[in-house]
Order: sequence, then structure tokens, then C-alpha cells
Amino acid sequence: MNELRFAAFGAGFWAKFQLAGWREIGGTKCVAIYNRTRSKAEALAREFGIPAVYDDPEELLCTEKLDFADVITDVDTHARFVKMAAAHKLPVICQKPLAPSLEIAEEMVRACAEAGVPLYVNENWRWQTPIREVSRILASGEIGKPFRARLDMISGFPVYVNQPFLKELKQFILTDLGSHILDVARFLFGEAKTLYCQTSRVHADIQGEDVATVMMDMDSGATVLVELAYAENFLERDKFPETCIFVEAERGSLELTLDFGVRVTTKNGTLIRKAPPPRFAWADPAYDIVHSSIVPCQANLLHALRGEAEAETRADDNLKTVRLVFAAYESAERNRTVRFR
Ligand code: 89Y
Repeated sequence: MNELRFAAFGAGFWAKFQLAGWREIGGTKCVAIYNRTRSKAEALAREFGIPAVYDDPEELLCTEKLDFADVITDVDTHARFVKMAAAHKLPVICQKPLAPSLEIAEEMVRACAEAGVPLYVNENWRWQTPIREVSRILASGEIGKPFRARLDMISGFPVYVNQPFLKELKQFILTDLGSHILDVARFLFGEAKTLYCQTSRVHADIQGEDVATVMMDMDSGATVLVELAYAENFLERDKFPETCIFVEAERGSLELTLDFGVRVTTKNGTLIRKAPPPRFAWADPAYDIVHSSIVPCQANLLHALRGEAEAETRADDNLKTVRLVFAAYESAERNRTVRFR
């Protein structure tokens, strides 16, 4: 089967791992890379054997013969590159968070629909091995219908070291991390009817909020609580970036614990499994669980690009996650519940 040729736009922290993910999967070839600072693109080009480097995105798009574009830049430039690629009739994959506002995210989806090209989101969190295991158990009916769930991603890990721009974001943890965890909440428990959120800032040297608590009433009737923090909270066991999940359901409960333990309790007792992610030599050990989830996420997107499967993380679906993120800011600002229906 022919390899799909793509160009990467962006050479920041995540680009390296997404490129490694594509190499791991096979079936694609990165033929060009763009970055505003050319030297950063050149460094990745050397590491991954990418033949062409550009600091002008339009020149890249006019010169290269491509099957898709992979946009891995900062959130503020996503719309620009997605629209450029769409104007060249190229399918696009865009990093999360899709956009700095719901309106811009909607415009991006519209631009791709009008150009007749698919827009996918590299939303990998839901592809983490233990989260897939939680989804499998819920779907099996083993514990019955969930009535309440809690999803926590709480850590003091200095995310600003690898991604310094996070310090400058006026809207930080809900866009950067909330995009992921609210997407997981939708993946596991469906859509929300209402949402209430509170936020605060613990770090004195950042612009945005680093603590957020979101409570949602889901269409299913379940209540879902999402707790996020990148505060300097000196946890006894800081396991960045593991998500802990606790689900209470009609016939049992389910817990995803630190170190990938999945504990299912029913009238028969507690069954304890482990669902560790695969380890890849190219992954940064501090981000193992997230970096490993790039592989199944991108594999799913590759199947979709080939027309062999539906993509789970289509941008039109991801708009519902983006809507939750910005509803959370609205709720926190006005201190009131946002109703979706
Ligand atoms: O940017 C974020 C992401 O997508 O995963 C973890 C992270 O690097 C810091 O929150």
C-alpha cells in the first residue's frame, strides 16, 4: 500500500513525539516540515530524515505533493494553518486544543467542510490503555449503569519547563488539560446537559488558572465531576500525567488508580487488573502514558485518511469538547450553571 505523504507544521515539544508516533505506525512519510524558527525544523528534519524544511508555510504547500497536513503548532495559529491546508484541498490533522475559542473552532470545521476535506483532532488522552480498559468494562455492563463518576488529573509536575508558553495562557488548565479530560468524560459517559465550574490560580507566576473543578449532569442521568490541578501541591504520590477515575454504578464500582490499577467491585468482590500502557523507547518517560497513546490515536486517524474506518476524534465531534471547555470558563466567570438543553 502506498505511504501517505504529509507535512508537519510546527517543531515544538509535541512535534517530536507525534513524528515518532507516525514512524512507529508505518504507512506514512513526513516529506516536509515547517517552523517559524527554521533551525528548530532543521533539527527535527535531521532526527527524522525529513527531506525538506520551510519557514514559509505557503511555499511548502505550493511546492510539496501531499496527502495530508499535520498541524502541531501552538493553539493560536491552528486556524491559520488548518485553513491554509484546506485551501490546498488537503485533509488536516490538528493538535488539541483545536482553537482559542468555540467560534474559531467552528470556523475551522466550516472551512474544511466547505473545502470538502476532513479535519481530525490529535486528541490522544482517550486512547490511553487504562482508559480504554475503563471504557471496555463500562460497555460490558459488568457494573451496570453509572450514576456518578469522578475524573482527577492532579499534579505538581512543572509542565512549564517543556512548554513555557503555558505560563502565558490567560486560559490555561481547562484549555490545555481540560480539553483532554472533558473529552474522556464524553467518551466514557456521553454528552452533558448542564455544567458548573470553579477555577483558581495557585502559581503566582502564571497568567491563567491552574485549578479547575467541573461538575456535569449528563444526558444519561449520571453526575460527572472533573478535578484538575497543576498547582504546587506536594502530593505524596505525584504520578503526572495519570488520570484517576472512580465510577459508581447500579451494580458495582470501578476505580482506575495510580500505577494503572483497574479495580472492579461487584457483589462477588473486587477484581484487580493492571492496564499499563506500552513503553516506547522514543517516549519521554515522564510523559509515557500520554506519549504511548499517540500511537493508537494516530493509527485511527491513518485508517480514517485511508477510508478504512471512522475517526474517533473528528473535529466536528471535538467541537462538543471545545464547547464544554469554554462553557466551563463562562460558568466560572459568572458563577452559574450553563445549560446545553
Ligand atoms: O499540553 C499537555 C498535554 O496535551 O498533555 C500534557 C501536557 O503536556 C501538559 O498539560
